[in-house]
Amino acid sequence: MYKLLSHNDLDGVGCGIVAKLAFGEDVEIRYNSVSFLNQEVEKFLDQKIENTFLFITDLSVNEENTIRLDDYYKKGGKVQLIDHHKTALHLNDFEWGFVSVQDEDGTLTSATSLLYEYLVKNGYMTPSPAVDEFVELVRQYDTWDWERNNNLEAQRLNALFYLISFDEFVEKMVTRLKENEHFFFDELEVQILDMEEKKIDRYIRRKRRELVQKEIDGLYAGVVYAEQYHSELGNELGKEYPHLDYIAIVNIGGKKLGFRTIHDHVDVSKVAGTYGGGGHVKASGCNLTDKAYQNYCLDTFALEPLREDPKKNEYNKKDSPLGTLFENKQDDIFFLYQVSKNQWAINHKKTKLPQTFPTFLQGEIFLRRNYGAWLARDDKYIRYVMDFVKHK
Ligand SMILES: [Mn+2]
Repeated sequence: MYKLLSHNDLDGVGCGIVAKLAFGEDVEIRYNSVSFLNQEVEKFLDQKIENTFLFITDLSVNEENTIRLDDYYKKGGKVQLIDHHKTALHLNDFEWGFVSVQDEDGTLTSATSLLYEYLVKNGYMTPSPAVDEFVELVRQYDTWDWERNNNLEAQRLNALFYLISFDEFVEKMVTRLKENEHFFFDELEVQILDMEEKKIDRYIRRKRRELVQKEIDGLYAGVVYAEQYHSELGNELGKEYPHLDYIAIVNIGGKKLGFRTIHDHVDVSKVAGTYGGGGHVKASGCNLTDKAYQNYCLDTFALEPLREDPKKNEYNKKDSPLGTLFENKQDDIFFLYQVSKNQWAINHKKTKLPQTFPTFLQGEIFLRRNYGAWLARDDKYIRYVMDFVKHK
């Protein structure tokens, strides 16, 4: 018999699907949240079941279980942990641990891709184009490579995963991958996914109007309350507001906090680590501890949401050659314009600020962070620019 303890997200359940393809009825699978895995491992070890090969995928164990598993392994127990989170790299010190964040050629890994490779290499299953394609979609989704490659199929696979139950998803996929040469979505799924996409768009539009910003531990966070679509939300809001280092998504009912960033200079696994959580460089999470609740909920509750930039501007746009006009709640206006090749300056009302910036973006970040500024509407901009040119 085989037992698989895996994560309860697409990548974790992807592991369940390849395990089913390899072991069929001989594998018992449990999908866990990060915090429940250790209880499951304890339960397994306490039960002292014989002749069961334990796989742990997409999750890592705590120190106590690491010691117990190592002991179990040394006494002849079969166990294999496979993960791709860099917070689990220390488990490579054990013979039963295999943690790899990227391939030799630099491709980011996912638990599903690692388990699939493992099962094929060890003769538990034969590869097929359909499974290759499915595993690659899961990998791209989990590592955000889908964003870089604009692979919407990967995003749709994740959406489908959340639309139906785990069991239904696993069953559908296992049958589909077994019986077909290539992976595909069926007609009904395509319809449901199209509807779902429209729903997500509306949800994000609403959430955009609820975002507040706050400096926490030296980084600028955009804080929003949401119970679903965390990845899409983190991504859209991050792109919309590049002056924010990361987006923090509070799930108050679940007492959880998720972090997402689009920036390479920010590591949100570190941010989550401050509150006892973990995850990836670009996506992480933690429990809503007292400290996290203080920083992200209490301290931001009275803040007013960020104002959105006008969507219909034709002239007052970012990086416009004539300069860009910002305004804020205090009715201050700021004009950000290029003075020489690598220099942008800001006029506040009629006075030039002492700071200059090497790029437009740097100037924009300065204004949005320090003054809570947003893009002024075209009419205001046109009046300002005419006046500016006249008095130059
Ligand atoms: Mn994963």
